[in-house]
Amino acid sequence: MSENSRDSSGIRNIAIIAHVDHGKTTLVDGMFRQSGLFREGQQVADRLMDRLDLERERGITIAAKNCAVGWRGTKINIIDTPGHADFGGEVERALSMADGALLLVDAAEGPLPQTRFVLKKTLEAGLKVIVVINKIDRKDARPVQVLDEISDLFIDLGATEEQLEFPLVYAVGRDGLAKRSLDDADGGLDILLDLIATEIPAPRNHADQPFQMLVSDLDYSDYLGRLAIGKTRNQTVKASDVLIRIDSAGTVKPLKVTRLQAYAGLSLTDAQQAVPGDIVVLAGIDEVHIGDTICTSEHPLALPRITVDEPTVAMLFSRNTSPLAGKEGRYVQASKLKERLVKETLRNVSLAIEDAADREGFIVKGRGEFQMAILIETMRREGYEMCVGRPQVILRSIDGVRCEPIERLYVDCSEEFSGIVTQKLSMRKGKLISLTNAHGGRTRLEFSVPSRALIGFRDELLTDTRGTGIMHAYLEGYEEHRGEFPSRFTGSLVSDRSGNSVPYALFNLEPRGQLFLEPGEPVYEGMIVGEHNRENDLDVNPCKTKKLSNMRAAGRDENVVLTPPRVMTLEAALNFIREDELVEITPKSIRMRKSVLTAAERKRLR
Ligand SMILES: Nc1nc2c(ncn2[C@@H]2O[C@H](COP(=O)(O)OP(=O)(O)OP(=O)(O)O)[C@@H](O)[C@H]2O)c(=O)[nH]1
Ligand SMILES: [Mg+2]
Repeated sequence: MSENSRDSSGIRNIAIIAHVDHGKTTLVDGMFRQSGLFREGQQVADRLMDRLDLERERGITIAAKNCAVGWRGTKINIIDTPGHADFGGEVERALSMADGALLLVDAAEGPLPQTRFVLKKTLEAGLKVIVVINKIDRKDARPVQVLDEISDLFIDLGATEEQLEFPLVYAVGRDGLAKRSLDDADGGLDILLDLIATEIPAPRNHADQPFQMLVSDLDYSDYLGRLAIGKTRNQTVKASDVLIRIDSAGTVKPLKVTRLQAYAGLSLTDAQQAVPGDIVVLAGIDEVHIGDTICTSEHPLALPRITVDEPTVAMLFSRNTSPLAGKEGRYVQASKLKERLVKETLRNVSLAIEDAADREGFIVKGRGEFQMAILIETMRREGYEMCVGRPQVILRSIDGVRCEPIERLYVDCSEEFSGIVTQKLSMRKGKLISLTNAHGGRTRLEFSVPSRALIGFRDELLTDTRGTGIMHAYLEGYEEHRGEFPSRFTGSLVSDRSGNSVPYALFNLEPRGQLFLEPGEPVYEGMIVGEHNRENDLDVNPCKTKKLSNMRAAGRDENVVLTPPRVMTLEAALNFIREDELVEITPKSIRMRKSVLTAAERKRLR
């Protein structure tokens, strides 16, 4: 690596961007292997950069992360980014460190909505793009058409002539194969690494200007404290230099760096000084935010802060107020909850938090319900309890008109299901724009739908199409609010008392709807125990035991055979609840409840 070089010519900073699952993290493994990071025959896990527990469990990338490989005298800093739309803020943040991007496109799926989003951001940033048509080993690969679709996308996004002439590689990232033309024999990823070294520009620096670094990421180390991560510019910086930080208000604060590190493979190495243009990690800075500039005290000049798209979804987080609160979690107070949420907004540029209007909690704003679900899941594993409301899309007032986000939705399903899909979406103010019959009895439907209709819609689509429906959507813009519709067309079965559910009662409730609980589980008044068959809520007694005749002993009525309850995961619960309902979350349990617990109070409010 370019340890000794004092200028940026030996450095390349690239972000890997794509739609979800198109193979970014797997390709990084391949680049590690190709660059000789591992010993011959060394056993290494797949998708090494996905090191968060939730990333490994879900098989997707959640946070953008840095690593570096050395390649024929060049140091390539790689930023692996998530492809799921809800984590789009991570891509925007990652691009602030990059001088170029690898755009991966699945050779069978072609460009999809998030391909569009990430490419748009990259082109806007004026970065050079190398296109990788990946997974050409797929049986259904169609690389020739996919290349056309990619070119169309570049044109559609207003790419310059120069950007349109993107270098192209065909690859099987998983197997470490690459080639420049489909007719070529398979080569290795050295082809791709060479291309990065020759096509991606070195970071631009002005040797006559003072040192600057934009803070693009934060991390935390138990023994080093808070870490600020970013690309350095212009002059060299030494660990011993006296530096300052400029915050969002333009205030200048002195700081002392205790350690300077740079990326090497998957880990960090100490450095005495940073080559300009390299991505470094500075330790010892207590108060620092993403977007701050770190520079010298003689030349306090701030770089433009990172800007990201506005949040589109809001959700209420509040203290757990259910009768079972505090039994399973370590942190239950509202103050603890707030502290934790604020901490999250420091690292995650696409999240914002504010106090709820009635002061009964906090409104967390972000990109989507999946992002919220991941945050909640992370917090419950850390020992937090909380109640959260249904994710709501954020409305805007445009010229005095109440407007809502509208998405362009593409559904691909078997012809036989197109009727039900269209019907479900029109109930939610969706408009069918086109319908085309593809080969193999499949139909492609295109809709314009309010974003709020899509919260939880994927689950419903999978159920309605017996797991075969595929959907993709992207935000089209804002339009006048299309009018109300219920987020769910069924009511809830609500427990009318506290106790433990009993088999006899559950058995008798089964004809009323689908139940969510096993016998013996604790319930409380206002807790949702099932989905009602009808539109309205129904108060029920899940604890009711059979009247004992004198012939029978208690417990003997438990011989009923119950239908297995519907298991409500966190995401299923978030999608299920209506506006007047909450999900109660503890490290061990997920329960749903009415916001107002007592039946009498709910009746009064109706
Ligand atoms: N057939 C085929 N499958 C691949 C290839 N590369 C990756 N995959 C598979 O594609 C899936 C997704 O791979 P990832 O590397 O996690 O994709 P990603 O783009 O990082 O996904 P996100 O970060 O969640 O957006 C995994 O099941 C991989 O095994 C390839 O070259 N060919
Ligand atoms: Mg990934």
